[in-house]
Amino acid sequence: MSKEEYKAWRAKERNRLKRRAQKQRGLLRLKEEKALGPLFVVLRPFQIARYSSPSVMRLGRFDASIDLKAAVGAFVGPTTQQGPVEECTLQWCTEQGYTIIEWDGRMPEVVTDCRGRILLVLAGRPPNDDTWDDSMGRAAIASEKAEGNAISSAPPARGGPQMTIVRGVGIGEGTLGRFQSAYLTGVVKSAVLSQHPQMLRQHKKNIPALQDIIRDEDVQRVIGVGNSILATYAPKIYREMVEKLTQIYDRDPTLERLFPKSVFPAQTANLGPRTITSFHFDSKNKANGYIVLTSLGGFDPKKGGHLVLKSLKLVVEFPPGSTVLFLSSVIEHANTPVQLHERRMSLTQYAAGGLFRWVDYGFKTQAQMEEDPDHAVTVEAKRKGAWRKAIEQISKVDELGSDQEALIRWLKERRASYRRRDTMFYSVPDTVCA
Ligand SMILES: O=C(O)CCC(=O)C(=O)O
Ligand SMILES: [Fe+2]
Repeated sequence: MSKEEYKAWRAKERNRLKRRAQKQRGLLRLKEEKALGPLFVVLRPFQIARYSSPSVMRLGRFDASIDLKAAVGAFVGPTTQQGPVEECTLQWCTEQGYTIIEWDGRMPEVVTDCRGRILLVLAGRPPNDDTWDDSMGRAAIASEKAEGNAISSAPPARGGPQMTIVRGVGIGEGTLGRFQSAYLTGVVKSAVLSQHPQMLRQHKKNIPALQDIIRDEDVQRVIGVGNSILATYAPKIYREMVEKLTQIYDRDPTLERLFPKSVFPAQTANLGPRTITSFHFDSKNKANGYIVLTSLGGFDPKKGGHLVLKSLKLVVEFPPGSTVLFLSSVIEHANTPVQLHERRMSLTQYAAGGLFRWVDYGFKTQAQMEEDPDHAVTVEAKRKGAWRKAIEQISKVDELGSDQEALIRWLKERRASYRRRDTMFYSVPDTVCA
């Protein structure tokens, strides 16, 4: 072997070993994720720290336990009649005396009620990350492509003419398709409502578009960042979601987690091309649960695409590629329109409140629970003060640090116990092999 040949062989060999090591690391990670069980998202403390240190705006006269309302039982948001679908404009908001928050989409800001409870987080984007803008540009292109291939699955009243695809796990009305949800009523509707958690129904024409979106690496990044943001600003809710949703996934292996990087069981892609919503509550969502919302596209955030929070009388400039978190089930919200030549899309993550009711009612729906008179009494007792209790799960800014530490401690313990389980399962074959 000549010197050159030897050098070439060495280089090739080095690359081969590098690739093998990478593959092994990847396999180890996969094995670890499998062993840790469903809903274990590996969340490191640094991810939490990266999104912290926000500036705080306290709404001195607003008390979430009084001024926000949930439905009885406090699992879901208020039941409201959808009013006429009207566009919410910036001019209208100014006339109503709303406060405009001129947000750059980067610096984290938190809006709290008078007791410091976190109602809205302008979380921003991963700091010091030069790749983020490109990544969001690509996510927008992927969404535009999906829009061309999808047919909408959103109820028509929610917003304007736009493509929306929903995916994930839900229960009850949330699992119905657009047609069933909008046109079925009364007994017929209750007969087709799902009695247990199910994958959200999908029009078969949406499936290819959906798969493109799920597989898109940049979309997956948005989803992972959204998960970290939830853990950072709502550690107590995060823990409740892991605990209760794990029970749901454990009971039914047919339920898929479409985005393993996130604890949120469902996502919606509002594919635009000019996504706006008129005033609405996401009232099927968990009443004290947050929505994580990332805006995408190309538009001037000073002129349109604002997030308007009617219940708080706030208008937020919401630049593309940035992420916010808020209590969308109990805070009425809308968007202002973007200009005609612009594009706006948004990706959201959330959890249906009915899933938590199902777990709390011992894996029964409300109707099944009410059939049993003994249980009905217990339920009635639980309902008293339910919203106040639910609100205690919302972190206060002053307690955020200790809530985060408690979550990290709990996740580490959980991880350790899963590891032990893993050792128990795998030690015997290992010994036999040796
Ligand atoms: O696109 C947005 O900013 C809002 C979306 C929204 O409210 C929803 O999907 O429920
Ligand atoms: Fe919404």
